[in-house]
Amino acid sequence: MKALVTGGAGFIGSHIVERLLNDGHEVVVLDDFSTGHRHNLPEHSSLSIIEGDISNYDTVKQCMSGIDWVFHKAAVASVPRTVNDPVGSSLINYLGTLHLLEAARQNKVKRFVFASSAALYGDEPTLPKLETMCPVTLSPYAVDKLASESACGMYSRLYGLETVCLRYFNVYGPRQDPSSPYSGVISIFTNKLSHNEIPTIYGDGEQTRDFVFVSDVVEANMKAVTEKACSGQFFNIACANKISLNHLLKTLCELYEVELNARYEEARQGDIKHSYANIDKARTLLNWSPSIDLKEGLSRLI
Ligand code: NAD
Ligand code: UD2
Repeated sequence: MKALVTGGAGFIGSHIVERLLNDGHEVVVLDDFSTGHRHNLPEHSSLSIIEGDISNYDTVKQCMSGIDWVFHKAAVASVPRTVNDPVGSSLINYLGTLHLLEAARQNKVKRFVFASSAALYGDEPTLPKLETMCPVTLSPYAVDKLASESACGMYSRLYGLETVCLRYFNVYGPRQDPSSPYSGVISIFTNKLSHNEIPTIYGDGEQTRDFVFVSDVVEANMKAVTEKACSGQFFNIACANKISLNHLLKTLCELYEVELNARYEEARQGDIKHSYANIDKARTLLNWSPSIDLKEGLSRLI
């Protein structure tokens, strides 16, 4: 197959590219390198890299020629950045998706997989999170993900384009960039510990997250293009585990063989207390389940 991976130079996208190349597919990456890096991508005869912006429709159309599968990962992935620039980020996070959907429809793409987010559930207190729950959008990021999911559903129903939306919870693994204070907490903690620095926990550390290793996320993407029954659907992608930040840091300290206490600071404004997924729908319709638990994933990362 010939696959287009938008955001292919980023954390999750680059792992999807690697898997597609290993499986013998031809890959086109469209990325503007705003947060992604060329060094995340291998030199490979079946890989072409196009530097461009998904908010430019002409660029998107050029990349879509002959494409069978689209993995749409490009986005302003930082929630605070979308809060600071709701209009600019929606040109990428929503309009960019629409450009890709329309170009995919025109080019008779076989499957379109969209990277959605647990951010859709907002601070809705019910646990675990189920796909049938009403979204509570607390940020421009969540609004754009919801609007993009809605557009994917519409393209399936109205035009017959086969779309699948994957609602990632907290993804971690190699190549996650720790450089911003809003980077994924595991990338920040491992970076600190490997430099003998004290990590900061915001709040009492008893908040929980449902961490999922990036190779399991890649596998979910592969299922999304190959499983018949999942077209037009959206799925939680997580481990169905509640891991507190205190537990996370304790596990990391054991793996690094260090003893330290975190610095505790005030909880972040708008921080969600608990995030935890029901993944029965993905198990049933996507035929996917996670295979790497936290300890195994952290060991691989380290
Ligand atoms: P990332 O920042 O590493 O990757 C995003 C990629 O998109 C980068 O390579 C960036 O350069 C590219 N990009 C950004 N704007 C672009 C534009 N206008 N045109 C072309 N390319 C552009 O982030 P990630 O963690 O790999 O996230 C990938 C996707 O998964 C995103 O859509 C994100 O919203 C979603 N997601 C991630 C998580 C997580 O835990 N990492 C959780 C939920 C959803
Ligand atoms: C994640 C996603 C976000 C969105 C959201 C959905 C990332 C980077 N962000 O936000 O895009 O999809 O889920 O709900 O994947 N923390 C510390 N110390 C640190 C850094 C973080 O204590 O140095 C805490 C933070 O306050 C939070 C938890 O760790 O309680 C997880 O933070 P995060 O930024 O990794 O991810 P989250 O869940 O806020």
